[in-house]
Amino acid sequence: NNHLPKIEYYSRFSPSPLSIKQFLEFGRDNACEKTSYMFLRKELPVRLANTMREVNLLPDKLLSQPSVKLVQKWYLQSFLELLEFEKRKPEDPHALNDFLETLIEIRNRHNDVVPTMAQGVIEYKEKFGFDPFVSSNIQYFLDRFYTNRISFRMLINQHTLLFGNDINPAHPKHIGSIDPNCNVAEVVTDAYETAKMVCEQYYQAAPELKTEEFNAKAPQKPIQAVYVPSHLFHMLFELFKNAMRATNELHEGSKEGLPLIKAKVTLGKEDLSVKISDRGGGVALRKIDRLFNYTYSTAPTPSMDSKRVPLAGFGHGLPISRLYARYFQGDLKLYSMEGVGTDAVIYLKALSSESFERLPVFNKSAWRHYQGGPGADDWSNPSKEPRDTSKYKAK
Ligand code: W6P
Repeated sequence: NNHLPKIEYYSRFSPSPLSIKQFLEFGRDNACEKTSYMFLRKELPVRLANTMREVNLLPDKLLSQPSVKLVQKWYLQSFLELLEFEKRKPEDPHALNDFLETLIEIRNRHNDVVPTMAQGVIEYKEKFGFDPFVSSNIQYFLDRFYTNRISFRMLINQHTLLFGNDINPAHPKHIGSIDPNCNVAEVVTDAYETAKMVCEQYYQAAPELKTEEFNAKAPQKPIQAVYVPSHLFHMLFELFKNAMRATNELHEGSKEGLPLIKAKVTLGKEDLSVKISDRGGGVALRKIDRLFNYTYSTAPTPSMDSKRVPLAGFGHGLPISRLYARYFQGDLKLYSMEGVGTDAVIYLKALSSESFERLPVFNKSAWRHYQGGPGADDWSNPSKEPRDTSKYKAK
């Protein structure tokens, strides 16, 4: 089709990563809608095109699934809508408003990308079974694809929140989606309370929470971050649901009650860390990677509505939470001790000048990943039978 030259053109640019500090400064002092417009009408197509090129490298078996086709259609439509603004000067009396409305439409169009891609993985697995080569490609692809989506929505949200009419009366100090004084322990409590409500619907009870803070940088001061509270909430909510499920599954009906979940928020020179500890019996080391694997953790098949978009309940929560952490140069790790429990740690950058976007780039090196796959194992396998060592014995 005739859009290919445009996709190709925009995909040759690398995305321009922004730091939280830049988002903040732009939104605070010199928030200029025209500047934002000029930046986004190029940057958004660049980010879309980079991802659209990469989708095409997926194995045919996956590309041909109807849900993947549907997602591709959404991306193309949004890309074309953005190109409408290539030739519209910011002085055009309607350009800025039309752009704002287009961004909102695009955001809505892409709301169900995650469950729809999850559906694509299920369709693929049902037809072809588990293939380690394809699974490793899917893992690589979805990590990059979802990171791109997080970034895309971040840019759209900043623009619509800063320049849309609906100012947020609940959070007048927020700059778009960023809270310059985000009290981390408060988000911990929020996410816990929300997870607790969900948990109590499945089980009769939910474990209690005990939160501690340790501010090594400014002792006794509350720990604050310059961060996107909704991202932090998303990660914590996911971790609490997992911790609560493990706790309930292990201790359901025990007369000692449920062991509590501990949260610890710490601040050092470089890292702001949040640890969520449960006593839910832990996970064997061999199985930890699976918790972050899209192919492995995606099980058929929760409820589906008429438009073939699943409602909820796919296992992409944990890997996507880790992407949120990595998006601004942090990370999310699990430290488990089987038989006892699990510590989940979210690492954030303490300084907003160091939390710049970590973005996938479509280039030769990315391309190579799709050719190589997981590679043949170059470590020994344990053998079932012990070797006959008698022949090495000294006679
Ligand atoms: C578990 C498994 C898990 C994943 C993520 C967070 C906490 C926990 N606890 O047993």
